[in-house]
Amino acid sequence: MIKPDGVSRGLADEVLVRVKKAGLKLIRQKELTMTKELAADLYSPHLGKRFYPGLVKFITSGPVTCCVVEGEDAIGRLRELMGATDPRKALPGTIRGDLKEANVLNPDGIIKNLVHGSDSPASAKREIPIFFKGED
Ligand code: FUP
Repeated sequence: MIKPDGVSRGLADEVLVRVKKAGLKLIRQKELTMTKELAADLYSPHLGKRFYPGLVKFITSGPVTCCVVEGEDAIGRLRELMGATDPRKALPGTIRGDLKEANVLNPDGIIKNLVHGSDSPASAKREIPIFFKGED
């Protein structure tokens, strides 16, 4: 997912070009604005954490681009391509490292890290239907 900071900065295409250049196949793509309900579903593993309310507020703040990518070790390779969760720690050559803003925290202290990627096959299986609700 390209998060609201990435979409509002016009970086969705740049992110997807990097994903495709890395040899991953983009098989679904959709722009939507996450509702509070979808955000609560997506971030249910973080429920109760200090940053949860800000995270839901941030992810519902504007359109996001949701994608499904396919390929050998797609999850591992995509996460490598994205870089560290905190863009201040993300290496050059990674999406977060190269495209981060000077100020990576929003006013609620949430890390604006441009992208989200499922961290395991089980997460992908849980998350994809949240993004593509009501579709096959
Ligand atoms: P990631 O797997 O890289 O998406 O990161 P996490 O699932 O650990 O965290 C989800 C999101 O919560 C991150 F993208 C940013 C946000 N976050 C914060 O804003 N502060 C924190 O201390 C931890 C996470």
